[in-house]
Amino acid sequence: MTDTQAAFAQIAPLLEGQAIELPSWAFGNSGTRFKVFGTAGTPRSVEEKIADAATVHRFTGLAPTVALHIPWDLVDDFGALRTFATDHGVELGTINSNTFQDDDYKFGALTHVDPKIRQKAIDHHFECIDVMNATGSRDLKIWLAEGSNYPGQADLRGRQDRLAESLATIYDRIGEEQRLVLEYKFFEPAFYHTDVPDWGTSYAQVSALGERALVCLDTGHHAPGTNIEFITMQLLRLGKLGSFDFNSRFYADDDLIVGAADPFQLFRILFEVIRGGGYGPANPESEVAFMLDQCHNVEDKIPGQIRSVLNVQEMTARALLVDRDALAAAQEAGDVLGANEVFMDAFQTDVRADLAAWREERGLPAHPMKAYAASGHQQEIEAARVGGTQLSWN
Ligand code: PSV
Ligand code: MN
Ligand code: MN
Repeated sequence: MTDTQAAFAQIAPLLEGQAIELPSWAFGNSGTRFKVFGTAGTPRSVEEKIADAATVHRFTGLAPTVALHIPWDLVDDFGALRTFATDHGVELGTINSNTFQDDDYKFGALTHVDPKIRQKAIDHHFECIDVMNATGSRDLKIWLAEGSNYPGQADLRGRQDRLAESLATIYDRIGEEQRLVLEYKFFEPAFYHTDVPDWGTSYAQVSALGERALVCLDTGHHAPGTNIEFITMQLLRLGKLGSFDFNSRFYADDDLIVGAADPFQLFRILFEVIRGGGYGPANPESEVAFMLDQCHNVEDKIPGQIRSVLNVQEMTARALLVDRDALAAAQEAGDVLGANEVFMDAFQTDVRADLAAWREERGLPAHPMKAYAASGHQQEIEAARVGGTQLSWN
């Protein structure tokens, strides 16, 4: 046994039960504001999106739940959709609200100056809570596209106060076992100010609500250079990290495959999650949800999601390999280079062969990407899904 194999054997039990939720919208067509590309085999219904998410789970064992976005995934009978998902081997997860595609919300939704429009946006969240009750979902995820484009356009303080009031009304409606997670994003679609631009604002808003209100950290929603692992640490320290939307970015909210742009950053974030007790399999008390929030612009969607969950798994394994005792000793001794070496040793450990063997032991394909390509599934859905209207993220 090599040293790496011995170290991997130690952490292997902690990989058991890792769960990464998939976004239903990842399976629809997507693109940029310039063009949404159609791809053969794209789902024409919510059921086909769920079937695709279930395929990712079948090849990886990592994605037992799928998040829905309302109204993109609106169906008549959510109880039946829940049964459909279970029959395909997955459960329905987080419900995402959507107040960013209605003309009424041009100048805000939960922050709007007009109480009628605020109430309409609140009612939409009530509808999402009804969906959660039918699907058995725990989390209501709120991302708000609200803000302004020009200095002086809006009363920043008034909007923050109205937001607090609207969120309190929504929070009052969620059940004892349910949670509200508030996602932040530094800009876009508003370009001057955004009402929930950063973790501090989200933290301030959810703290005022209560224990079951938490922050959602989307890794693509920060200014370049932001130390996201520091935010991860702080939110865990404060007991307010509810969930991650994982994706990667080179420039802004690029929504690319997780770990594609900066694998080291993903490692550093996962190290802080583990260090802070936020990694479920290592800490059953933890309730930090791992989700993907990415869209596939030019690549095939199912293998794109397979790649992402595998990248999360691989970086989790490497982050678990950090020799925390040796790291703490070096830190306490002021051994700058020694501490950095302990950290980098784990990051630079190639765990791919060990993970392949680990998967095989569990009846999963050793190499899920290759297994998917060889399975013929992509060709099957491309041949079967003709006619109808392909769904796109918007
Ligand atoms: C916004 O950019 C976001 O990250 C939110 O999570 C949305 O709900 C999601 O993307 C889907 O567009
Ligand atoms: Mn997101
Ligand atoms: Mn985003």
